[in-house]
Amino acid sequence: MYDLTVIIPTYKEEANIRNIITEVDVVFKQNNLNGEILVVDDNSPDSTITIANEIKKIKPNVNSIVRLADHGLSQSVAEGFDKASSDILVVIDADLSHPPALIPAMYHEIKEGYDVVIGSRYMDGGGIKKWPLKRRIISLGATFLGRLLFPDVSDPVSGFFAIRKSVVANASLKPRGYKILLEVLGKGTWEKDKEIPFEFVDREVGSSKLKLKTIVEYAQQVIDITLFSFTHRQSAAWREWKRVFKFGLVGISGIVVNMGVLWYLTDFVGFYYLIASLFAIELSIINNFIWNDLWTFKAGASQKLSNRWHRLISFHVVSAGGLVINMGILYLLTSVGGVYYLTSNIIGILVGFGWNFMVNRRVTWKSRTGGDPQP
Ligand SMILES: Nc1nc2c(ncn2[C@@H]2O[C@H](COP(=O)(O)OP(=O)(O)OP(=O)(O)O)[C@@H](O)[C@H]2O)c(=O)[nH]1
Ligand SMILES: [Mg+2]
Repeated sequence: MYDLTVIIPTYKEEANIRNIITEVDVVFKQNNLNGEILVVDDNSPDSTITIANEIKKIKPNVNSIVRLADHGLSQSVAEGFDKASSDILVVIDADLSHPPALIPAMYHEIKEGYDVVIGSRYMDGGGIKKWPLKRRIISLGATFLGRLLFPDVSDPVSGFFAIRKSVVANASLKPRGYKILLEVLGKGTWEKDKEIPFEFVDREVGSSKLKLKTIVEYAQQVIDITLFSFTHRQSAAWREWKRVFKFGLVGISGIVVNMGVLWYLTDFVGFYYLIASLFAIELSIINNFIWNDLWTFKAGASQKLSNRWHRLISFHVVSAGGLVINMGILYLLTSVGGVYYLTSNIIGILVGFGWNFMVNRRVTWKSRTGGDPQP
């Protein structure tokens, strides 16, 4: 039994296959790891398989699978998950874009108890070298979509990651396209994740296979995972819906506080109603803050803004932005667009709510580790 299996999906990588296997094997030796290397090839028409077979003869820890049907990167990685003969799985590209030197760190984090360890291009210390603007924009778009589902993961579409086998053992993965990690995060069973920064280096040799079809498949995948998370309560994205729901309930409690204070100050204390409204708004913001801090996000030292006062200030600023958005939409739709004002207001409230949740989630209650803030 091996300590870990490094899965290398390949398609037409005759120029890289030897180097990547050698580099990974050197890293194993230098770190005293008893590792398996599993090449999963989609029946490349070049000499990738021949070279892999040559290496297999010399290195007993190298294995390979040649797939004849259901061509695809994600499908190949999923098959690698199945066929790997160890409990810790690492996925790495063959084209030397990912540094094998990080494999031991990933392995040790899993040993420490993390379920998923992601090599991230989009956190402090990470980066991308030599990518044309178009690639960067496409990648950022994909990353943004992925982060809607997994706000704590900076690089949910990375091709370089490690998982414990149990994460995918019973998962009904629907692998397709390029972003197998998103599928694993969406459908796998996991709680703790960790990211390690790395610098992605564009391939020197071999051809790129990114096509428009890849982008369409990705959008379908995001929708599929979203629907999946609505019906599978153990999924990570479900934890996010729970937060959205709690945040909404807190918002409703804020309306009650607002109305109550407005009524009390106007009718009983005798304040002019607009002055009373200022107090009502402020008190409802404080009400919402307290509930969100203690309940929705269970905030504490694990937050980037670890000081409660800082979170309170941040919440005020974001809420003010939400109010401006709400009123801006109300004005634009009604006075410019001619929409009935109550209809405009509902739309304004919904967009303002989306803003408040997303920005507070990512700023006010951003977690320090990049991991999930709640168990
Ligand atoms: N088995 C298999 N592997 C694939 C397939 N497509 C790509 N790969 C491999 O998956 C890894 C990532 O593919 P790349 O083509 O490098 O994708 P990329 O890094 O987004 O783009 P470029 O590096 O610019 O080509 C490489 O090791 C490829 O050989 C496929 O259809 N099947
Ligand atoms: Mg590549």
